[in-house]
Amino acid sequence: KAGTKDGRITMRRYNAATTSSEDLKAVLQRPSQKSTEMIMGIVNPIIKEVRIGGDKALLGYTHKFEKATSLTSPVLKAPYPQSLMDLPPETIEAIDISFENIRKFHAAQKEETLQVETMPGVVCTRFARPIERVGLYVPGGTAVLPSTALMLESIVLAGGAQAVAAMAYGTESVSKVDKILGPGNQFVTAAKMYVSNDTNAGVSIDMPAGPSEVLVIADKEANPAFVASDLLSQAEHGVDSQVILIAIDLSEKELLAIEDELHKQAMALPRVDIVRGAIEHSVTLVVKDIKEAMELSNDYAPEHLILQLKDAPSVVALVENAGSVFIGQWTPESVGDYSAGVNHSLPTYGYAKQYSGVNLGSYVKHITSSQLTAQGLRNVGGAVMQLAKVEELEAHRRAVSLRIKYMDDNEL
Ligand code: HSO
Ligand code: ZN
Repeated sequence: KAGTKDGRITMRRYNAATTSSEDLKAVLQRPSQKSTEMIMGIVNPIIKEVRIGGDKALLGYTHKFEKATSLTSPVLKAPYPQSLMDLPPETIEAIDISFENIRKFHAAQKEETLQVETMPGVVCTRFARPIERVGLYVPGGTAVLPSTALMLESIVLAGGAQAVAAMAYGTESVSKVDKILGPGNQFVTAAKMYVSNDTNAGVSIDMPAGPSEVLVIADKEANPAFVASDLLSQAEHGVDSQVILIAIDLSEKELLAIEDELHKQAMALPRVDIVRGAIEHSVTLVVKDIKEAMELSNDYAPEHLILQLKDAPSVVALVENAGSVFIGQWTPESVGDYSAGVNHSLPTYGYAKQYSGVNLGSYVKHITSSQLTAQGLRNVGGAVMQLAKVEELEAHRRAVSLRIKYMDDNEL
């Protein structure tokens, strides 16, 4: 049952037909994370210190944790030093292609004002306005990306809980933001949760986050090498990543073909040791049909769902919970990670049940409006006055009744 028995990199395998539903649930548990109290115990003092000490505290932690002791200011402003802008032309081209696809897809998400006349003379609208100041957390970066520079007015050279605190409260040189977006490790997530709960900060966050994961659903038509490569591209992210394969009605021979590919491809990867860690808490589930596969997938609510199925597009209708769906054999997760145009900041750890990935809507808030004519107020006024009466809020009732009396007196 071990994940990497005898040095062979292989996922534990279960057959849904012979496994109880409780056991199936247990098998699909995410790897447990460090206790919230422990993480908060480390994160709280850092946030407090940055909140009070500003730049000096932020730099202190950057020197300590990032070992960037030569850094004298936490903020990098344009024009950027040429040394940071010198990139190989093929990298510039890759960034430009990805940037343009991401821009195109997100620009198309812009909504028109929604307007509905709910009753004659009662017009309600909903329109979006940008959140003024947004802080984007870019994890793990020692490199400064030109694409990131394009999206931000200034770059904060900091990471971890201290960077989150600096953006939430502002420091002498880091401006305070209204919302913080972007993935990070457990400390970053804890700091984001902390500041979003602090009414003194007045800041919201995109979503809670946990380790990254992928769920691949494959049938007999799927190419074993493709399936294995998708599982591995998620497994190489971190030892806490989880990869799940749901195999629909595959024979022992077909399962072995995938397992052989997984082992062979994994052994050739530079990050094989990380892969080994991730595979240890990853599983293959064999099910009888697509219905059973989708029930398990929707219950697991994967960050990434890959459909390597004969008729993959038709299965999308059955997806209830997932961060992003990759449809068919020519759509590996890596295209979405980098260049297709979809966003790769997605809900993990089962949060796809209630959260969306980052999208244009993450950067706006919605405002509603209503505008009534005199006749409109006559039409809806009775309902308003009756409910105000039920709630015994007399001022509310009179705000309508005195207007209607005014209309009557003035023959409006
Ligand atoms: N798969 C990651 C995103 C990423 N992959 C960035 C490569 N670079 C999100 O789950
Ligand atoms: Zn990735």
